[in-house]
Amino acid sequence: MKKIFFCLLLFSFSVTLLSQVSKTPLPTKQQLAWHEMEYYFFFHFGPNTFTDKEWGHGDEPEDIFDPTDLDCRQWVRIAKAAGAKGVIITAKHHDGFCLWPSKYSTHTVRESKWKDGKGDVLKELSQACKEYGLKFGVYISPWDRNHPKYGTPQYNDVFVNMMKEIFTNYGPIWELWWDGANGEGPNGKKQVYDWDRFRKTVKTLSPNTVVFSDVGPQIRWVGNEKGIAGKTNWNYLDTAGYTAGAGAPSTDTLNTGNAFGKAWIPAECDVSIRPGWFWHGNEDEKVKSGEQLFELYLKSVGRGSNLLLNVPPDRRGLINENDSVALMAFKKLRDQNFNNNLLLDAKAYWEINEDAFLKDSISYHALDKKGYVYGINQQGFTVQLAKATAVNCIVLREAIHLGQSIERFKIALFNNDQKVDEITGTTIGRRRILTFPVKTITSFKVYMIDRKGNDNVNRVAAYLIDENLLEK
Ligand code: FUL
Repeated sequence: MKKIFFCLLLFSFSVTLLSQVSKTPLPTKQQLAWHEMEYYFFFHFGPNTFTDKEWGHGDEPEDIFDPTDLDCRQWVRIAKAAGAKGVIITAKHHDGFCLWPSKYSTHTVRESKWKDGKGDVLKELSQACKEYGLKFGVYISPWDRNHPKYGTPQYNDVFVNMMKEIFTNYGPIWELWWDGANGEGPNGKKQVYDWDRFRKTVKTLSPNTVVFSDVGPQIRWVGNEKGIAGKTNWNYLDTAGYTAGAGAPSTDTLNTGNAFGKAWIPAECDVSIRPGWFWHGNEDEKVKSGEQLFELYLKSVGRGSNLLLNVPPDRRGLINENDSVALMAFKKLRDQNFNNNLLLDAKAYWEINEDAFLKDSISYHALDKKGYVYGINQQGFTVQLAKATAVNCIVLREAIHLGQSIERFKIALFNNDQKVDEITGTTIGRRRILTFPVKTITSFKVYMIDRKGNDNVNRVAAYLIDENLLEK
């Protein structure tokens, strides 16, 4: 009898455990691929480029749009040389102007003077991306200040039809961006967006596309336009009762996510290389420097997010020289500072807990050439360096295909038996880059203090980066 009771208990315990595990939201394969994209370009381009506005009114004459030397291959060449893995273009910003000859609008490149109305920016850019092997993404603003149907149910048909054109003629579309902004004001037009239908359209016509909006469904806004993710950054979000735009969760919540959120919706950090999103001649001297971009990289990618960096083409239809110089400097800084993982000759040992470091009783694991640590479900590990080494940056990664689990961690740095520093942090996620004043160390111990399930840290690296680049 006792045995049966015990078996039943064990059974119900396993079922509870299993159901808990299966409730953990996990990324889809498209989201996992998105996480690996890490850094890519945004192109804000359209009538605003020619009128010096940030938000066009939608009544700009189409002839305004007339780039003299448009060359999308130059944009993509620069993106590639800068190490970006994809691009997203404002196919239709709030002014409603379509950079492709849409059948569902009369405010498009077709109505402009550019190439006698025969031009198509989406075609040129999507082809350039194919040629250079970069992913192609599209921003299409739900808010439309030009379209006569905006504010009526028929506008939802227009929006759906435009998406269909984009998928059919320019696909594959890797990421689709639904901007939540709306400046209509209290007396403006009110559109009831059919988000459900929009989502279904994408799912049916382009199932591999990841959709960004304030609340996903696949990617969320990070809650600011500075390119900065929360130091605590969960890939989970609760969306029940929320919508994109005015109905979104608070920007603080978007910034950090929800620790126990019901869906995997990671944050994307959008920011412009210039003060504005569109090109303005008087901002040519205000381009962020390579160092400033590196700082943003630490605060976005280094906090488990992706960096969507806006590089707006100018009136020629080219990326300005100043932007290009800054982008190459940024690339060089990443290459120079992250090309030498100091742990390649190091060894790792699993540990039980802070007080009992049972090195001898547990199996020994070497790190592989990339710094992968083998094994999961441990509370901590020690990394023993081959020799005393100066270090000011440690990078941790979780195996996010298994979810995100670490809530709080600590890294103790040692020079032989002497503790020389201690670094604490909250979430890790896809990648956490920690910088600190340089220390000479022979080993360090990583402790997972709080975690929601199994530990997932599967990769670790250490670097000595230029001290001017330490996170401020
Ligand atoms: C915002 C827009 O209003 C800006 O113009 C820009 O496109 C930015 C990326 O998103 O919501």
